[in-house]
Amino acid sequence: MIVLLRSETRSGNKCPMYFRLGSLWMAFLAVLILGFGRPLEGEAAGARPLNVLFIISDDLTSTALSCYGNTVCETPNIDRLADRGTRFTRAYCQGTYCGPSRASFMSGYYPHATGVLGYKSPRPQIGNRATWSQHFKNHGYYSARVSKIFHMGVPIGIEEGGHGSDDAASWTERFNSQGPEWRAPGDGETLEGNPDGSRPVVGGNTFVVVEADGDDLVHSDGRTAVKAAALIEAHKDEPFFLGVGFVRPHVPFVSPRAYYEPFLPYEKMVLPEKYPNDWDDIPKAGINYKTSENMKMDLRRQKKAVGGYYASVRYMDAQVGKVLDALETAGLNDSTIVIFTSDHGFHLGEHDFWAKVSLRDESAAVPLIISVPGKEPAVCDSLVELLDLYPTLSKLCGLPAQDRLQGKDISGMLDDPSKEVRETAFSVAPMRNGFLLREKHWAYIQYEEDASKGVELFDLAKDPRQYVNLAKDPRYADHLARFKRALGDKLREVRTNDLNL
Ligand SMILES: [Ca+2]
Repeated sequence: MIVLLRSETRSGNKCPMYFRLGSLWMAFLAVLILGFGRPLEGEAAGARPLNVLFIISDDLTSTALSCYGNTVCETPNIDRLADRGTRFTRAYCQGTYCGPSRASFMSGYYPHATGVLGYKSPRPQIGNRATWSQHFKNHGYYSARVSKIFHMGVPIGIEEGGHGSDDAASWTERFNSQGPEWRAPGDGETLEGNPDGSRPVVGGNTFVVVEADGDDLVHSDGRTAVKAAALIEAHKDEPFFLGVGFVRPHVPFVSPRAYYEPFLPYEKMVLPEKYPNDWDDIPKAGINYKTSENMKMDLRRQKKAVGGYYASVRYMDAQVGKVLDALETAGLNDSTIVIFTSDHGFHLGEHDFWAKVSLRDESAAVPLIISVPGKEPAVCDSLVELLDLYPTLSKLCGLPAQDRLQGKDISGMLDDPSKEVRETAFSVAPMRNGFLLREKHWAYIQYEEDASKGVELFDLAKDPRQYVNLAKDPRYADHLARFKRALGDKLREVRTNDLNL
């Protein structure tokens, strides 16, 4: 009866989607009536398909979130999602900056399978194969994005309000959220490359802090939250896949003044421990592209960078709260899977490194929370990759599986967090020709495919902050040889796919 009622409701829908939705529901009804096949997991007897709300922050390290243990930067809204979902403690991106990471989890392929190592759309490489959101669209879902899901330049692309490297076929509708970024009125300072303080506030990929005048809606993410809330309300009666992309805490660190209060004066911010001779055992290729040294940031500027980043995280968290509230108001908490993550992590001064690209945990690991209606909250320490989202959400929503996808279905972890599906996570930093194989206990990083630019090996159980490179220690020669072989095997596996490139 509920199915019939839903079908009747849809008959009033005049949009072209009606025909696809109508046929989907007719097929579903036929399955129930004829009694062959069991109802798909997301469509248990009489229930509607589960919606997907995918929220992704930009350049967010899990270490900045209170649900991941940060005691200075409070993120109550992301925390409340963690309280009802599964929080993953060992989730890894596949590329340690925006372009390759986003092209990978949206296409379902590793960066070295598609060759999308920069800031382009993966569409030319995947042809007519469906991206993650497109797979849902092809199966009757309304699919929309608000702001940055595929790559967009920040801040320039946000200032312009364009589509960036987006893929039109992935969405029923798409919306951009223009914002002033570094031009926002307020008190701004350029921290990077500005030792004498003479450099004005600038755009580009530059560490800039702006304590901005005005409210949340002055900025891109505030507008993104409003649009996302409106779309949830407008589409609450049909299955939807909604991608919501927040651009903070990506530089410039710009948010309304109120979000800075807990971090003022910046002087009280505590920087990561400075370890003597820390760089001595790091190969040149492993010294990150942004460091305290080459950014010419003294301790005052470093502390302000941390405070400015945290303020951006708090601002983004408040916008996440608005989207979660909209879901609740629409009565969709029981029918919507909510995912929160980031495209990669970020250094906040560990090893005097800043920003992304690095393959250490602060940069290669991501926060990941998946909340599925009816499942118990949990913390899962199993290794997972962002690439796993596409097959996992397809499974949870009862969509057909596709063997060509290079991620794994991790839905079993949502019932039993002790489950494992992989022994290693794989991530790359194409800018440095760097490769990471991360096991639970070990991290192996290699620069160049022939390792000619150096290797790093860390025992995470003894050295969780990755200070001691064991690669040249003869006692670990066996481990090193094993990892070198495993990396070669992994690259061959990644390149064995259906793309015929
Ligand atoms: Ca990013």
